[in-house]
Amino acid sequence: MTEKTEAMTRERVTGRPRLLIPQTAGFVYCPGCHEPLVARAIAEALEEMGMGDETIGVFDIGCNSFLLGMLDIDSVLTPHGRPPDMATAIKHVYPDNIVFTVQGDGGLLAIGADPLLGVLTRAEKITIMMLNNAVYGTTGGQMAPTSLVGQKTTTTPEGRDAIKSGFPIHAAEMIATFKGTAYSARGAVNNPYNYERTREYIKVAFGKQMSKAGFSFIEILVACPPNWHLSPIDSLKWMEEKMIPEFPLGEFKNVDKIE
Ligand SMILES: Cc1ncc(C[n+]2csc(CCOP(=O)(O)OP(=O)(O)O)c2C)c(N)n1
Ligand code: SF4
Ligand SMILES: [Mg+2]
Repeated sequence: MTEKTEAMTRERVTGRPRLLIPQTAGFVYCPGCHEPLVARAIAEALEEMGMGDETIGVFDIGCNSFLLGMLDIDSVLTPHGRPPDMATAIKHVYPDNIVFTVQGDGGLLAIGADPLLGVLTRAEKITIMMLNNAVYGTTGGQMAPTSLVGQKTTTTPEGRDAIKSGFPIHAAEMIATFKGTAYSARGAVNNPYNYERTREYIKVAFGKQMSKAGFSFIEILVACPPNWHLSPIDSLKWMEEKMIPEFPLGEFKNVDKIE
């Protein structure tokens, strides 16, 4: 590695993106939580695209709402489940801006399922990012629409029973089936390779808005150690052994034009 490449790599790994606000008043996330990494990936993506000043973030109630305070962009917080509606309104007023939502799996697929369906049906040219931690993290680890069969949550203490409570929703695959979807992908931030790939997915999704191609979606798998009842290190193992096999990573749709 040349001296210049080494310096660039060091800056990339240890430096702070300009759009990521330092958390000087204290860090709210639990040890081992992956959600702050998503804030960093968004900040880096926007910085690389030079679009920080042209982007509006819409955040939901849930642990993801703290991302709002980590990103130096225009943003708004909505009632639980309603970011797709708010993002639609903002996008119609500012069609040339990038408008994205960040929502939990509960916020998007349970209480927010109706607004999501509206956005998909109308093929709104916004980006939705769903943080899939397989639980309702904020409220103490209840079963979410993405909880794995057999997963112990506070509302399924014996493990999720498919006969009683069904199967996890695979959002990225489902959303790819909608005609108005231009992009749908699932990433993770559990290791540097997946992190980099997820940041690229974010850039591609935002690019679909800039070219006005159609709706774009990214599901991001994130660890929630306290509600998985695991240490941060064991959560990484569970991510590899349980989450990723159930929710495979990759792009499920990527088109430049809706025909
Ligand atoms: C209308 C309404 N219903 C319920 C709640 C309680 N509530 C707050 S966050 C949350 C679940 C969040 O889970 P998820 O969306 O998966 O986000 P996470 O905390 O896991 O990131 C619930 C049910 C609320 N704030 N508002
Ligand atoms: S409860 Fe889970 S999702 Fe929320 S901050 Fe803690 S680890 Fe992250
Ligand atoms: Mg959740």
